[in-house]
Amino acid sequence: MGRKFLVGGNWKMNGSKALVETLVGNLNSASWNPDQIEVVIAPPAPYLDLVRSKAKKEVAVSAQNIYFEKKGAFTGENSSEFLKDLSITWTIIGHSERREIFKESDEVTAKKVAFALAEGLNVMACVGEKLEEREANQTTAVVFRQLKAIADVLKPEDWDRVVVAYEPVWAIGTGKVASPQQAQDVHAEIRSWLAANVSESVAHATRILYGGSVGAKNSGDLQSQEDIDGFLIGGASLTGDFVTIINTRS
Ligand code: G2H
Repeated sequence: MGRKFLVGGNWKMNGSKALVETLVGNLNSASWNPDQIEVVIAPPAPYLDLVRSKAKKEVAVSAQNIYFEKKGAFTGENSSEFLKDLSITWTIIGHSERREIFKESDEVTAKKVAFALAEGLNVMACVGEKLEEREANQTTAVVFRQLKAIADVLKPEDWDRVVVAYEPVWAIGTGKVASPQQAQDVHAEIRSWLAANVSESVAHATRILYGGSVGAKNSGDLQSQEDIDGFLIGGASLTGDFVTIINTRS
């Protein structure tokens, strides 16, 4: 079976009750074939419950991050227990903003991925190189290092609930989208790495999303690439472009 295309929306630290009404309203009025497209939106934690209660069932809801303990004295953190209580089935982990701004290491990221999976959640695990790393021809070295940290803590069956999001840091929120070929090249490298270091079947089945300034204007060319199995969309997920991108794929 082919890999089901996944369109994810990462709202980051943006939103309001009014914006939830608008964005969820847009999605509830849209239609797509759920056998072919999976839609997952990640609002800020305080709006997870509201979004889950308003969105139709074809829309899965994701946290943007979780901690690797269930509860306790961890002020400000999100627990898998909260997510399960609210019927939230996904979490993003290891977004470059977590890695860069909040100094989350490969090891912390991997620990969170393993914990989220053990808690029954699905995970969008993010990897991606910075501009200076790309310019120093370090793209695959960086991405493979990030992937290895995650792969080292997973069991083969865990990969059924992991989606890899390749997000080159230089393309995030900058308007500098990777060209379809640049993205395809790294996606193909990631798939080869999975084949060599995890298994052929995991490499074949794992969805690899592209993220970084995806919008309605560039999603068509990107999605036609063989190893691009979906998108993780930031800025454009806060606009009508999000439904346009889903429709472009439908
Ligand atoms: C990459 C992406 C969403 P944007 O961070 O994860 O954001 O589409 O705004 O570049």
